[in-house]
Amino acid sequence: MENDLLLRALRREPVPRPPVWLMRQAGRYLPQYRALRERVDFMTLLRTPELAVEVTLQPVEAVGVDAAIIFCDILVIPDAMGMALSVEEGTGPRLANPIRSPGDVSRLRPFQPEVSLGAELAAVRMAAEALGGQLPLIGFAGGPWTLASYMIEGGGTRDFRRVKRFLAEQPAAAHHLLGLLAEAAGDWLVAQADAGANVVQLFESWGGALGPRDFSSFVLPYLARAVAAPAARGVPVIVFAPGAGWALEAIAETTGAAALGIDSATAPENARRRLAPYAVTLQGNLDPGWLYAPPATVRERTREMVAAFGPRAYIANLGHGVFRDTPVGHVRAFVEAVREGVGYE
Ligand code: 1CP
Repeated sequence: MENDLLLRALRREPVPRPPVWLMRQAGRYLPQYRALRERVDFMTLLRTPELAVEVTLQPVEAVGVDAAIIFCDILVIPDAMGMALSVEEGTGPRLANPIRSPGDVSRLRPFQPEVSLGAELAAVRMAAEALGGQLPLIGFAGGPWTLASYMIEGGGTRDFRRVKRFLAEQPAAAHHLLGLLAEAAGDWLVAQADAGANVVQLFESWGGALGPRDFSSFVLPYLARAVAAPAARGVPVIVFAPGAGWALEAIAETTGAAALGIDSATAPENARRRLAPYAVTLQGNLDPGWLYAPPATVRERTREMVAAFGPRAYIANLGHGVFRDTPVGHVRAFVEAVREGVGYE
């Protein structure tokens, strides 16, 4: 691999500078992406390998990141299990016929990526080929708890009322569903690795919705199972559970992930200190809101962040996905500040 900074950082090897990529780097802040979306709807983009590859490569060219992340979505797993996914302008993703009873769980189709997600897998294969060993490709899946939440709520939610009600009223069915999703997420990550992804990330995006007792019961064991499948094949796994910074030690301990995403609410020094006993790489964590600042400020903030995390076992990134109206030049300033290695011993 020509640029293997990400792989070396994940192995905790010395690097001349940290690798840098951004969550949601393949998306709406890029005019190239918006231009494509004027012609093609989201689901078509997802299912047309040539177009998904084009979007995957856009940020490599436009902002100079050290890794590409495959253009896909976490909700392709529920879709493949029989809950039709749609993404409407303005309202976000929806899943048809949300789960409301144990019977709804037993009606889910077994997850067979080769059967249901052939186009998405072809995109991974073609993206890996297009990158031609120059840059690593990141595959990803939703965490079991986040997927279960979407499947029970039917879409995004502020208060998690329906999924919490399901946990309270149908705990056995909830655990059954989480087990199926842990299996599916693990299988999906392995399938992407087999198709050419070099690294995989689990997005447990709604990890912050539960308190410690429920997190231990409904999130951690299933995350650990999803990590185990790719990890057993030597594929490095990054776990990102925004809003659950208080649980970093437990996530490191239980999952054995190669890297943990750190959200913006956790100070780099705090994460480093608490995770010192674990052989884990840290990824993060500039608040994406700071990319609205003038480029000089973006650079300053970025240098501060890199210095605070320290040079080893570190992947520069944001603390959450890049906002859709972020000026591309500011994203470039973020990437360049890391690449120039200023503020770096
Ligand atoms: O209108 C559009 O063009 C669609 C917007 C969009 C995009 C660009 C959606 C719908 N999905 C994606 C791509 C996507 N989703 C990627 C591509 C790779 C990259 O990062 O560049 C990734 C990794 C995701 C993952 C994803 N989808 C997450 C986890 C990430 C996170 O920020 O925690 C979640 C929660 C989703 C669900 C989803 N899909 C789309 C949207 C707008 C959402 C979020 C809605 C919500 O908050 O409920």
